[in-house]
Amino acid sequence: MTMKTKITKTKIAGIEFGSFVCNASGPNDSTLEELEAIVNSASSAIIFKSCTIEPRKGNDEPRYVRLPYGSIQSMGLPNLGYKEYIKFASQLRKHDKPIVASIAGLCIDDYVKMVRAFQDSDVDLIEVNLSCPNLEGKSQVGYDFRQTEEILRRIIGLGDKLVGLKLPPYYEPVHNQKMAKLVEKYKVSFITCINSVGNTLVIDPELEAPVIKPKRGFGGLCGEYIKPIALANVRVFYELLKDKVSIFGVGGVGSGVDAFEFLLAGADVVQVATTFEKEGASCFERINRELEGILQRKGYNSVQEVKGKLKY
Ligand code: RRO
Repeated sequence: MTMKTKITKTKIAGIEFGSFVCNASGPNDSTLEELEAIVNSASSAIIFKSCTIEPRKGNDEPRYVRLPYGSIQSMGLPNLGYKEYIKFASQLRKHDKPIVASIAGLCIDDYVKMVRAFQDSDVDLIEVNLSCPNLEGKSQVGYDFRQTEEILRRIIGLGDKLVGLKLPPYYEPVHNQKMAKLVEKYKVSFITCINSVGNTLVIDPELEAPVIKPKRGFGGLCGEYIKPIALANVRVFYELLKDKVSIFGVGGVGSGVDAFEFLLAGADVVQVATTFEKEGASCFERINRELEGILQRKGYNSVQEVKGKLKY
């Protein structure tokens, strides 16, 4: 058993993760009770729901709908406000798992204020969400390279804790290249690829209406549908940044095979959102166990041996 956990042991920005699989900022990670369920699961980290300065109820319901191969959602950043997550970090510190805050500003000053506050907290890593697609009237920051640079200029170097970026999917390599240049210039420590595929529309033909209510039905697509997009983004960033920057892969991880594919593409850890929402916290143990089985069958002794080693 100890041998088994060792084989998928990994690191993000020098911080040790006991396995290759953890939760993603997203479902079931807003309240202390939900976070405690993650603590008690096999998730190798405790990642918080993206927070804002003030608490938010989020968008109107229905705002999360399961689909045959994933989900569409427009949650609208429901969260308890950043001060609660700073308290949760101190309460959860005693558990031996990395804690990752996720912050989502509504303006640049919000990002600065929250990064500053989490620099002075018990979290291990700060994931800066540049890619929420579900705020009415606001575009995803990660598609605006100038605004992204302004944010980076103001949030990097505010403390010793390492900062990463949660990125939207890119579809043109030139956009990955632009982002990779900023990541290098500002010494970003990790990236998380990808957030949901924003502004998609799912229609119920019986009702002749969108399946979710906010933003006239346009929301973030998640799960299996987006895995090839996520893999491509992990791969392109891995090739651009190699071992200078750690990569969380996220988007459609529901099995050990999926996790193995992300590992081949260059991920250091995979995050699980849609499958966690559907299956509950037991998914982390199952997916990591399936990954261990694949690695053992193929004769690998560590994830490091496989990372990025996609064959051509
Ligand atoms: O809360 C949301 O609607 C949400 C966020 Br913050 C995000 O980053 N990505 C997403 O798909 N939904």
